Formats: sequence, C-alpha cells, structure tokens
Amino acid sequence: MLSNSRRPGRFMSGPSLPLSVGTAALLSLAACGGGNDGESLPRLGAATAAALNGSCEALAATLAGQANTRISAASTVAAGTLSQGGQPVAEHCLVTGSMFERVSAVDGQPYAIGFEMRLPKAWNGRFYYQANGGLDGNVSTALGALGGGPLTGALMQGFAVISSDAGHTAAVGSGFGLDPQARLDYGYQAVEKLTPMAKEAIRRAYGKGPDRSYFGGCSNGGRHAFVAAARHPDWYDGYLAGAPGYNLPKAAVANIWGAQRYATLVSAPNDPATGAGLATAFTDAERRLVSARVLARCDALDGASDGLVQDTAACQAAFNPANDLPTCTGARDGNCLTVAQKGVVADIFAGARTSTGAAVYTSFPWDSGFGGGTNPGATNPVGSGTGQWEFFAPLFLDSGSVGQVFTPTPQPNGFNGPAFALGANIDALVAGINATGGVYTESAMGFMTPPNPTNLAALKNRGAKMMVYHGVSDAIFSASDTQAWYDGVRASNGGDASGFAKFYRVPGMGHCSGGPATDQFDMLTPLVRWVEQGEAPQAVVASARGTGNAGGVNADLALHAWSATWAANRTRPLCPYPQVARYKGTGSLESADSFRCQ
Ligand SMILES: [Ca+2]
Repeated sequence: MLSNSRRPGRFMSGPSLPLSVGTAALLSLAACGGGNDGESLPRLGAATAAALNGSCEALAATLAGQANTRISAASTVAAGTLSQGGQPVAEHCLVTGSMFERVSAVDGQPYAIGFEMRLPKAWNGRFYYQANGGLDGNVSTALGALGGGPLTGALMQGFAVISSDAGHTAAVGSGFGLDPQARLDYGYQAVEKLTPMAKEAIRRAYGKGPDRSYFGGCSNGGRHAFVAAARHPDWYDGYLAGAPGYNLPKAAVANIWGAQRYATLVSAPNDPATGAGLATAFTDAERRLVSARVLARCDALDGASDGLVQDTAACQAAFNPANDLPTCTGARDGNCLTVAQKGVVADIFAGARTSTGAAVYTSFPWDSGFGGGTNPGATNPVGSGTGQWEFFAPLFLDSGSVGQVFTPTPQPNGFNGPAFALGANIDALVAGINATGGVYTESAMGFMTPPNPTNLAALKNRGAKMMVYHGVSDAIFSASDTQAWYDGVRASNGGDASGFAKFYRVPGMGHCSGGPATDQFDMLTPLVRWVEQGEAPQAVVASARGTGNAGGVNADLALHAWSATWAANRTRPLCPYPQVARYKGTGSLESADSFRCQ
C-alpha cells in the first residue's frame, strides 16, 4: 500500500486528450461511476516538454499587449539563486506585472492584481497556479508551493508557475475589504482574471499553451483550490488543496468565539486583549498536558505507541475530556486543569455556538497537536502552531477579516482589532457573513466559498483529479470540516469518490505544516501521475523534519517528549481516507514500511 499503483488505466492505449479537445468530446468518453480508482473515467493526455523561445529579457515585449495587463519586467534568474527543500532551483525567467490597475471609487485607494510568473528554461509543459494563504496581499515567490514541509515545489519540477496578491497589497491589511471589487478579487475573481492571461503568456513564451494545468495551495490557498474546482472545473486538470478553508468566514467567526471563551479564563493583571495575556488562559505546559492525555487514550489504538494518533475516528470515541483531563485540586502547575479550563477546551473542540445553540462552524478532532508551537510572548518562540492560532490570530487576524472583509458594514481602518474580537456579538457576526448590503452585493459566504462544493461532476467527467490533505491538529480550519466535505462527495457518487478525489489526513500536523507530525510530503507528483498516466495514488509517504533536514527543521518536534525521540527522518504513510495507517506488528516504528493503510 505504500507505493503508488502502477496498474494501467483502461485508456492507457487510448488517445491522448489535449485540453483543446472540446468538453463535449471528453464527456462522450466519460462512463458512469467514479470508484475503482477511476478506470472508467477518461484520461487526459500527458504533457510534453518545451524550451523557452528566445531570451528572458525579450519576454517583456513578447508578453506585452494583453488586455488589462501590464508587464513590468522580465529577467533571468540563474540556477541556484533560489532553493527549495535544500535543492537548487534551475535557471528560469521571472516576469512581473499587474492586471486591472484602478482607483477605487469607494475608498479612493489604488488597487491592482499584482503577479509574478516564473518560467523555466526547460519547461515540462505544465502550468501551476500557486494560490497563497492568509488574506493574500503578497506576491509570494512563485516556487510553486505545495504545503507541508518544504520538500519540493512545482517550479523545481519544471512547471511554469504564477503567484499573485489576489488584488490588493498587504500595506492596507484587511482594509481592502472596504472596496467591494477587492473583496471579489480575493474571493474568486483574481483567479478568473489571471488564469487566461497566464495561459496566453505561456503560449507566447514557449510556442504552445500548457498541455496540462494544475492548481494548488494550502489554507486560504486550499480554499482558492476548492473555489476554482467548483467554479472552473474545466480550467485545471489537477487540484491540490491543503487545509482548505472552504468555510473560511465561519472559521474566522468561530475563532473569535474561541477567544471570547478563553478570555473568561484570564484574570488581572493579565490583559486578554494582548496575545500574551489571552494565552494565560492555557499555558504551553497546559496545552501539552492535553496532548499527552489524548495520546495516553488514543496513541495505541492504531497498534503502535509512537506519538501519533492514526485512528482519528476511534480517538474521538475514546477520549472524554471530562474524565481524561486531570482536574486541579490546588493551584495551576501545568500538570492539571481547572474545571473552568476543562469546560472551555471541551467547548472549543465541540465547536462554536450561537446564543441559540446553532453551530457557527464545526467541531475539531482530538489529536496529539494541541500543544503545538508556543504561545504569544514565549521566550523562545516556535512556529505558528496552535498557540498562535488560538491566542494571536483571533485578536489580530480574524478580527480584521470578519470586521472589514466579511460583513456589509465594515469597520473603519484603524479600528481596534482585539477590542472588536473580544466585544463582538457572535450572532451578529454570523448574520454578517451571510448578508449583503449597500455596495457589497455578494455576501462573504458567497464570494469566499465554493458553490455546491460536493458536486464535482464536471471535474470528474472530464478526467480531472483532486487531492486534498489536512493536518488533524489544525487549530484554525478543522480537519473534520474537510472530512465532512469528502463524505459529501462520496455520498454524491454512490459512496465512492476515489476515482477522482482523494483526502488524506495528516495526524499531529498543525495548519499546513508543523506540529508533532511527519509533515513533509509531495502530493503534486502523484497527482500528475494520476491525471496524466492513470495511476491512482494510494498511500503517500511523509517524513518528519528532524535535526539536519535539508529543507528546514520542524522545531515543534523538540517541544514534546514523545516526538523529541523520533528518528530525524521518521516516515509514515499518509492514507487515503477513510483508511488508517496501522502498525503491522513488527518492524521499526520509524519506518513507513512497518505500517499499512487499512
Ligand atoms: Ca499510534
């Protein structure tokens, strides 16, 4: 189960189906059913390599003249200037530009969709849309980020890659939400504007457009992937979505609700309106106590006491916070929790509620990673794990998103984010993410989320594929929400969606990477093989990033007694849901070979 299937698909000897073949022709080849790894679904043809036409510097003129597009510069980036996973990135051309430059009639600010494209000299014939995280606003280096630990990227694999700020700059923070068009670009329209431009730029640069196109990102980037898959199933052939915040406005409101609950645990002189003050609700030691108690109950359920909870479902049934978390009989000392703390953490994992008890978002699964990262104010801060998502994000990130972008009545620039988060009426925030008003003609849930996310019929029937992963210890977007989505896709396809969509849980992993986890993996390579060769992915081998890891060390591993002892390069199979990695009963606990997906 640890290697990708080499079984040929039914269309192995059939015709290649380039993108230029019409949808009707593709549909004529589509058979019913999506199970059995999709052998009855059409296969898209493999991409073929090509070389860049002429010099990088000449590209500025070659690419100029597309509508609503300004090419700023084109220059050569020598081999080794960039690296990924400790490996040098080959020579390529960097093209920078912007689309739809304008001045907003609403807030008077300048806006544009800034982008960069990185075009390899030796191109593999493929296009990769790198969707970025957070609030966007930055043209992140177009390495073709895949999420997970930095093992590899699309650029170094030979893809032509685009990255963008999705229509606003970070200089305005969440203030771009005052401009209705900037909201829509962030939500879905930047992808719609950039994709045809990028494909035409590739056609001019290489003499042919991309044979195959892929779309990937984590967090908000995973959300972009879900939205693109729902709105434009014919534009991309493979969608790689990590930690997809496909209900992002709901998750942001839920995190604010969580901050309000944590604030009830904070006493003077600590100030819950600061990250360090709010974090006194649960110290690092207390968060790691929760992890240890979850492990005590759940670790062995997969057959191996190895610091990883592979059987997520069994753990939810086994772990009971009221009974399994030790209650303080004296002062807080890091080895117990107060009754109030136990109530708050149980409520947060059960999921945020409105005043009438309706779910704001969803529940979170008990896992080993609640102790991930360090709290705001730590002397030696580690990562952007649970501590930051619980105590910093709601005050300074979610407050801006919900207060200025996800509401028809946005807060003015310069408003007090922490005061907004701690004082907000949750019912009103929920109403706001579903409301339109004034110049804001689409609600946040409308422009941020995929329409009919479980209906992927068009994507499936043309031979496109989707791979999705989610850290089980993600504290901001719940792996349970993604699991519910996948269950819905299965239900829409006779109980089996494995012919065109697969979902992988990453035990212990936080938001996109980190946590006490094997968080380094490459899902783009198996996605390409699935799309272009018909080889359906099974398990994906992931590795830990311990001391000496070339792409960077995951400092989270050293925070926990149970993960500090792992081999630096421990491997595990990530199993396609609903399968779970179970210990075979013999073999090293450091090797994926000792586990099977079942
Ligand atoms: Ca285990």
